[in-house]
Amino acid sequence: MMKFKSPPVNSLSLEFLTEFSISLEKLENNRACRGVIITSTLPKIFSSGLDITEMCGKSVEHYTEFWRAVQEMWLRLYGSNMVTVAAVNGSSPAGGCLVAMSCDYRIMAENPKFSIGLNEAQLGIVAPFWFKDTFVNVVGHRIAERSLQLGSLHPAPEAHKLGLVDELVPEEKLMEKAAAVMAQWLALPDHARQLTKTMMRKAVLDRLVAHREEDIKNFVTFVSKESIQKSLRMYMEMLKKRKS
Ligand code: CO8
Repeated sequence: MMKFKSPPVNSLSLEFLTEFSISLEKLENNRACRGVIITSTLPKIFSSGLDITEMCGKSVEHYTEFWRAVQEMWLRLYGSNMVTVAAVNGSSPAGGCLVAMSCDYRIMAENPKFSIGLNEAQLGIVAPFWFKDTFVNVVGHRIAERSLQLGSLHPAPEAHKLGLVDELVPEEKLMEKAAAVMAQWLALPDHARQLTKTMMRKAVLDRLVAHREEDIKNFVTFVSKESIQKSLRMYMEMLKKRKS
């Protein structure tokens, strides 16, 4: 069990991502560990996605390091040999949705106030191709195309209907259900399951590995643009205003 605990919203900062990747690596190398359930200790929020402050007003070196850490986390999680189950106990926009989608199975608390999706378009930014690939692999091309263009955040019941999450359960049953799903997946021999997982995911993983440096360059160029910086600043202001 891995529990995100980075108040107030479990945003994926450079530090968070680095720690997350190291934890995954340790579990991966531990032969006694065959599966991991990922959830959040925060009420109402699974993860608010990439930490927007890491993408605002920083140096090229910082953006480069940050983006490499985002890639590293995804390569480890999406490519993990372990059984990975996301117990999504709150909202999960953008990078949070990526984390959930990178698992083998997603269970979400059935609260319609919790939403999940790749809302990048709403921030005036574009989800990278491997976010899109992961999304397509979960929900199919048509749903991904529409949802990505609109930057939709789907309330839990809708996310379930679209197949973005596999199952909805009352919040108090979430962990029990996650444990049951884990037991079901672990009942199979690891080897066959792992090879099957690799077969399903390898093309998408290889694509990022082959274009990793180019993808970093694209991100850095994109995020360094004044127009993008302005969009991100406005979005952060909107978040703050909404609060008051
Ligand atoms: N990064 C940094 N800070 C954040 C983030 C974030 N992703 N999300 C929230 N915060 C901050 C808020 O600004 C607020 O700060 P403060 O207390 O100083 O005002 C604090 O966290 C608490 O937030 P809220 O008051 O909004 O808390 P709520 O419980 O009301 O709502 C939500 C929680 C639903 C998570 C809400 O905060 C929200 O919607 N956040 C935005 C989520 C989002 O849109 N994330 C997208 C990030 S972009 C991404 O992940 C992929 C980018 C791909 C890169 C593309 C190339 C450029």
